[in-house]
Amino acid sequence: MEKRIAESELIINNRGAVYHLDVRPDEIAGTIITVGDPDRVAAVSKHFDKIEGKYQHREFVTHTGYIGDKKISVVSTGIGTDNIDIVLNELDALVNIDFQTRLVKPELTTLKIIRLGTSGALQENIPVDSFVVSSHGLGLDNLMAYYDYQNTSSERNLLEAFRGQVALKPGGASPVIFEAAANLSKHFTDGFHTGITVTCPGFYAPQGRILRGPLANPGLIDNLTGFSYENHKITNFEMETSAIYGLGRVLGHECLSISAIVANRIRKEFSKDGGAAVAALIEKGLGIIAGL
Ligand code: R1P
Ligand code: URA
Repeated sequence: MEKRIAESELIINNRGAVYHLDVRPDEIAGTIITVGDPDRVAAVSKHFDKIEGKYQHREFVTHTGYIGDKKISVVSTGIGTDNIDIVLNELDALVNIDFQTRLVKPELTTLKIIRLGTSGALQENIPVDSFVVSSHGLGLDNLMAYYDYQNTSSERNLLEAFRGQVALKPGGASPVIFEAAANLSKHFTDGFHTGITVTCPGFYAPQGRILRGPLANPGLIDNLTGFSYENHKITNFEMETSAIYGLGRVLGHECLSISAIVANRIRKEFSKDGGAAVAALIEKGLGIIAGL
């Protein structure tokens, strides 16, 4: 017999909604855009023809609506892979666990989950205000160490090359890598750079930034920029992609991460108008997502 998921494991509030997101199963779409910044949710949903519902708990803001006949939800995750753990598991629960019986449904639903975020470029030729599609998420955080999953053979080869070329501090990060969903990435080619995105467990030292705290690994940025394996290069880094791709693998969802480049760490440049770059990414992204 299927195992009932206890009240302590899947927390459902008085509204019948999943705890952190405060969203009910009938309030979420099958195509979901994730954004880091809660204010970016309205910047996406203002393009919807109709908004059906707005929900918020803590940093997790969700708007569900339609572009034409296409039902789309946009959800803010806040910053970091720990928040992605919450958002991806709760989105999955909304479609794949029966909230009445607390049993996993016999027929599973595959969500399309697309991150529209911001990021720092690690290659000189990827300018600020351009867009990068993450062919892979390479995690230097530790979230995926807590899950059991299988890597593909091409992921294993890339990881072995990465371990050989990029020196990480002993006892520090243990890198993981996951590919994007090919049937989503194939729609995002014209006007997008593509490459490996490194996901970091912080914005400052974990991304080689020094304000006052000294770096344990001063060679990190040069190592990441110089990495090369077959036709793969590391294009950028940010703070969520590898966890989205990794949990997509574990839970069976199709995931893609796309970033507006707001910083170029090699040229030491920052966008003059990051808000405009993000707005342009939202418009271009929605034009494609509405047709998926
Ligand atoms: C850091 O400023 C944040 O910006 C990036 C990083 O991944 C991190 O979340 O993405 P968002 O702009 O989508 O939040
Ligand atoms: N987000 C990041 O995590 N890093 C950057 O450099 C820019 C945006």
